[in-house]
Amino acid sequence: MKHMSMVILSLSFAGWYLLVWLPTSSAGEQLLLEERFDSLLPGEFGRAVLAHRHTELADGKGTEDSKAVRVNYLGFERGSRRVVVTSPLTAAEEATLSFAVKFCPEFDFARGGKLHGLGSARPVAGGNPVTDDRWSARLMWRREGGLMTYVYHQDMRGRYGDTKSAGSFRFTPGQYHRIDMTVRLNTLPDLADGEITVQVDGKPVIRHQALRFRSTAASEGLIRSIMFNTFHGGSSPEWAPRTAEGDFKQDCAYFDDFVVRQTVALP
Ligand SMILES: [Ca+2]
Repeated sequence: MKHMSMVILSLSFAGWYLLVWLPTSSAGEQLLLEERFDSLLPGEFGRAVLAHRHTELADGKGTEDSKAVRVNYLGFERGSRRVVVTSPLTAAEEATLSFAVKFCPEFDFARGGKLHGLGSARPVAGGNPVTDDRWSARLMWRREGGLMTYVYHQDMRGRYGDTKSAGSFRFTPGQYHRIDMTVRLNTLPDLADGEITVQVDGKPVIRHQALRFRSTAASEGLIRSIMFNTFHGGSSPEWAPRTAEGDFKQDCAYFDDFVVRQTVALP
């Protein structure tokens, strides 16, 4: 009834009410991105992901037998071939990235590999230097299907990002898991009060606190990118997926239901 009255209100006043209300899914939440790969015309993010040489649209392989994107992981001497697509988002200080992932049966997790995340306007990764507006918050699968955060932030200890593990959680190949990762930026440039929380299948598995993602109030340091990043590695042969005989092999996974919600409005 409440929803109905909102629509009637929108229709009886000027058009800008529609613009205000339609993207709002509930109080304080705004949809920044949605890509389920089922539409004939994917959005900018979906098009960029599907244009990658190691991805393809997969009929009937998504959640509830819908369409999904399939990633092919080609083993080589540095892990598996990189599938890295970064796409812009409307700026946010707090946002939740949700997606569904199904690793193919017999998936070789090897030592680990990257999973998607959020970043600043120009997210930093791959051991490159963090600057005041550059950071990234991704996930990684680990040996035997474990999960951890992989975060580039202002106070990280080494050249590579800091991590926090999801304890005893393990991905089950052949089964869809839903991941929700919320990034809340530090509120002031010199305050380490940023946070990442991760839920899998609705259960909290990681809380990563006291993070200083950015050391500037500049807009470039806000949550501005979705990072579709997935590959085995690391960058040495031990990270590569292999057959039982020890040869490099091709693995696969399906991804579906990408949603990014801004969970707290910018002031
Ligand atoms: Ca789908």
